[in-house]
Order: sequence, then structure tokens, then C-alpha cells
Amino acid sequence: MSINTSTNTLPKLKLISFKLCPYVQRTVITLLAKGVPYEIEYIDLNNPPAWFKVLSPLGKVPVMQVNDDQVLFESSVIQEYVDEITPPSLHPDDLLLKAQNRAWIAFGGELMGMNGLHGIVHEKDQQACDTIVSSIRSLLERLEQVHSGQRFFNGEQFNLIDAAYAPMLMRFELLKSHCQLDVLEGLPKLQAWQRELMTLEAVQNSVVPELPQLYRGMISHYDGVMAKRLR
Ligand SMILES: N[C@@H](CCC(=O)N[C@@H](CS)C(=O)NCC(=O)O)C(=O)O
Repeated sequence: MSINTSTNTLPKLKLISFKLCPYVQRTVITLLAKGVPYEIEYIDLNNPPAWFKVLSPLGKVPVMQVNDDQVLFESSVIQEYVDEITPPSLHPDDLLLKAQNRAWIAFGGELMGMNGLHGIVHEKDQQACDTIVSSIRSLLERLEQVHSGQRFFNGEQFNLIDAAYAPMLMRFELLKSHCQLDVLEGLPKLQAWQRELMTLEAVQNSVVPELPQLYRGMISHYDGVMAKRLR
């Protein structure tokens, strides 16, 4: 899956990251899948350095510095930039399918936010947590309907959309093992996709090895409904 790219003409890329962030992970998977050299600097999002606040318009990671003096933000935009400077593209060629993939990538971004995955691990109120779980479940049912049912989202080829969803699917696995919450229950295509993506080197190497412990620590720190389910 890794594509050899001539690095001579590529810009210098530096990613500003937070070890737990699934949005940063989307961009790292893309960089690794395309064999692009990059630097990474981790910050503590709970106590971000002053320079980060200057650099990041929304105070969010990922931020990518390009050739030291240019800045990119928004994970899907960074994914596309990395993809476009290293042809051939990991997006499908068909323009409608490509546009639909972009829409579903945005959908995945919503699923990871406060009304989705992050809300589940953050929420202190049982009823509110149940509401988020049932809302994420109905959104995942929609996703299940549009998945190809093959190895990857569109078929047999790994595409940018696979890189965009792997971080969330990795955290669903952690939620299941840490808290016995299986949000993919009864969704066979998404379960198979999760298994497939977790075998890829670009996915496995896109996080720090201690991610499972860090994720557990984060759930415990939020002290919400999921913290009570930790084992
Ligand atoms: N839409 C953004 C979302 C990025 C995002 O929410 N990152 C989180 C960390 S996982 C963040 O930086 N949060 C800090 C904040 O909201 O203040 C993207 O896709 O890059």
C-alpha cells in the first residue's frame, strides 16, 4: 500500500499533534500510506504553548507547517494536500464518487466530535450518554448502508476515506475493550472494515504505542459514564 515517492521536490512538512487526537491520526495515516517524510511535534492540548495559539486559527490540532512559513489546518484538507503533492491520488478517479467520499469524510469528522465518539467518553449524565450512543448508532447504520462491503470503503483499493475513518474505528475497538461498549454491534460491514484497517502498517504506526493506556487515562480523567465502566 505504501507508495514510493521522490522526496526531492516535496515541501518540508511538520505536523503539530496531540497524542490522543483522531483528527491528527487521519493525516499521519495519509503521510505513512504515501511514504512522505515529515516531522511531528506533540503538544499538550490542555496546556498549549503560546506559539500554537498564534499558529492555529481555531486552536485545534492538526496543524501542518509547510516549508516553515505556511500553515494548513483541518484534517481532511491536510489529507488532500498530502495526497495531491504525491500522485497518484488515493481518492477515486470518478468525480462524483470522489465528491461523495469527501462528504462521508466530513460525516466521519462529525461522528468523532462532541455529538459522537468524544461525547460518549466525556458525558457524565447516563441519559445524555445513552442519547449520544443511540444517535451515533443510527449514523453508523447509514454508513453501513453506503459501504461497499469489500475490503475497503469503495472496494479493494485503500483510499483517503479509509485513512479518515481508521482513527475512529481504532477508538471503537478501545471503547469495546476498556468499557465493554460495542457501538459496531450488528454492523458487519463496518466490523470487517475495522478489522481490515487495524492490520495495516500505516494505521498501526500512526499512533504512539501507549495510545490504549492514554485513552484509558483520558476516559478516567473525564470521570463520566464510561469511566464507571472501565475495567
Ligand atoms: N475539524 C477539525 C477538528 C480538529 C479537532 O477537533 N481537534 C481537537 C483535538 S482531537 C482539538 O484540537 N481540540 C482543541 C479545542 O477544540 O480547543 C479537523 O478535522 O482537523
